[in-house]
Amino acid sequence: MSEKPEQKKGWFQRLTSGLARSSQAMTEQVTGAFTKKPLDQEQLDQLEEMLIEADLGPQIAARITDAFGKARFGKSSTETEVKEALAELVAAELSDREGVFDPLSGPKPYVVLFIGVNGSGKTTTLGKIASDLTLNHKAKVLIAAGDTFRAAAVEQLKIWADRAGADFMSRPPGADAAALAYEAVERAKLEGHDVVLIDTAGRLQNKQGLMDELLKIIRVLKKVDPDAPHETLLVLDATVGRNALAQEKIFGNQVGVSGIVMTKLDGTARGGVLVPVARASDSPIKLIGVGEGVDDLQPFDARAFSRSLVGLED
Ligand SMILES: Nc1nc2c(ncn2[C@@H]2O[C@H](COP(=O)(O)OP(=O)(O)OP(=O)(O)O)[C@@H](O)[C@H]2O)c(=O)[nH]1
Ligand SMILES: [Mg+2]
Repeated sequence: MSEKPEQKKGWFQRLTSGLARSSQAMTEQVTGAFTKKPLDQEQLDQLEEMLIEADLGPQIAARITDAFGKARFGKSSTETEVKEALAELVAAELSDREGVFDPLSGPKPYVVLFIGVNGSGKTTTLGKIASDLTLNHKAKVLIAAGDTFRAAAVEQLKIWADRAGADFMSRPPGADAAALAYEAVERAKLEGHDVVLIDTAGRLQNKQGLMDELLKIIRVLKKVDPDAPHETLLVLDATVGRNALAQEKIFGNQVGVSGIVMTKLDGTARGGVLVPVARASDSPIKLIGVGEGVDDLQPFDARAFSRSLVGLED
């Protein structure tokens, strides 16, 4: 998901409008409570509460509030100064949590597996990535509809594949997803695809059933290519709030994750949840979703995210 410089402005604006609900919630409080008065303990307590409200979690909220108090206690501040200081502290929490998703500089075919609970945004994220790769990078992409659980899932993915001009493989409902994944990588080797994108089901009979299926897909992929999947992207929905932390833990421990995509940041006032998820996870945040459109998937940039979250301009 590389960005050309001339696209940067539009990109930052999309991020800002995507995070508008979160930043509004934060900014209203900041403006009302703190500005132009010397900072006192009561205001610091309010700041801490506001950060918890935004789903940054109690530990991070306390750490940011402490640092903010040390830097600014007893001083009066303008709104921008407050926001700048906050953005820097949020960015510091995220500084080593940025990861790059770059499927075109790795081995070919580069195999990407999308995992996550149902409705988190796997299929949509896969579709957005496919479009970016084919349309902006002229890559040859093969999509495998590994969600063989629902017929509608295959149709939804086919629409994305057609839009992207990507090759597409599916199986009838109930078929073995691991076998499909295997065939997809074999085909990509034969036909010279740059990238294979494998969708998976978000819901099976039960949670263990889902984990077992994902592990089987990975096991079978390794038979065609011991290094595959080169990327296992865990897709997390920001609107579920702190449940995202539990999901990260389960998928991270049971399946293994190489990068996180946090979607629907535009659909919540609590986009701050990205911060504790990023800190708790062993794998970095690679991409974020700020809308349903094809251009609404962005590389994760800690500084830009932090500035947008507190309502600052680029
Ligand atoms: N607003 C918003 N909606 C999103 C975003 N990403 C995905 N969605 C929407 O979320 C809904 C679910 O997305 P899917 O991609 O179908 O989710 P999934 O993980 O494939 O779901 P299952 O196949 O049921 O497991 C769809 O209506 C998407 O358009 C985002 O970044 N912002
Ligand atoms: Mg899906």
